[in-house]
Amino acid sequence: MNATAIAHPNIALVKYWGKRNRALNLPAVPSVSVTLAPFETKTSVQWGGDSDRFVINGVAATGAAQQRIASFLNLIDPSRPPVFVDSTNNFPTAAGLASSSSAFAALALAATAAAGRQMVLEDLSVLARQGSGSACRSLWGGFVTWRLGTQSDGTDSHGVPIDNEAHWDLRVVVALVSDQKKAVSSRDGMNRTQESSPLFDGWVTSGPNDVAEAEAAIRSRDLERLGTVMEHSTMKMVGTMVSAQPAVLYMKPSTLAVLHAVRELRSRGVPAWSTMDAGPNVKVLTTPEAEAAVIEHLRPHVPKVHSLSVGGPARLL
Ligand code: 2P0
Repeated sequence: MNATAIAHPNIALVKYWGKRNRALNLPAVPSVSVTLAPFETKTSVQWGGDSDRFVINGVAATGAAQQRIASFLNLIDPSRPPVFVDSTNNFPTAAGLASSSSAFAALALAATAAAGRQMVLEDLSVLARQGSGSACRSLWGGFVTWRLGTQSDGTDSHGVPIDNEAHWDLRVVVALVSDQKKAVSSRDGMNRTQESSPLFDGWVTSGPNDVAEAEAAIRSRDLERLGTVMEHSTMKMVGTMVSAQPAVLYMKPSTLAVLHAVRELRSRGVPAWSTMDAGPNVKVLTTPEAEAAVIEHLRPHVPKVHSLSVGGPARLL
């Protein structure tokens, strides 16, 4: 059978960084995200054929990428037939723009449908998580918490919607410092940090409080409260990265210039808060009214600026 799905990437407002179980992508901390449009991954799956073939952005996957997709499909059915996957992003891949989140959410939805499996969103989220942790948050639109869970098999560690995309009209302005594939994957950076940063324990114990703070801020649409906890979570995560051995340093000189520019905007009364992920790009949380001022202020520092809105759920076409 054939099926096609679309999913938007999400960015974390409170960050996932570190795992308590690497095989299952069970997180060391809970996290909160916002789903973003119009960035999206569109994935078509044909379940049954002559041999496995996985095409990502028009290029056949090989090596570790191929193995990662094959292993993911085996989770759906260990005695599956050969599968054809064709997946396309309308935004840069593996550059700290959360492409793995939309990729595995779209693949989970399309592949289970093509295999004739009907699954509830929570179970799709558990499946997507095993492809890439952050993907478990991209099944829903709007604002999502990824619960830590307590089960050793990970069945209770999945996305839980806080509210949908209609709840709050926000903008995320992406200051694109670089669209090149990063030198250290988020997976490797995360593992190295967890193994070697002396700050990692503090990161883990302070995480749940940040999630509670972000959930309350989202429910009450309090942007200052949300922006403040988002920046705090981001800087704590970066602190664990740069204190790893050797340091995981994703920031470039323009990254720091943008962070200062956002502080300057805020000192002038513009509502703008910054966040980063496993890459050099800065994402700025702001209002629709302040969007133009933020774009204008950041443009001189970076080659490209994207403006994103709160996106909807993953869906089958
Ligand atoms: C996040 N990031 O919460 C955090 C913040 C990057 C920094 O999730 O190993 O690709 O596949 O579970 O999800 C990026 O890591 O890692 C990420 P795996 P993933 O969005």
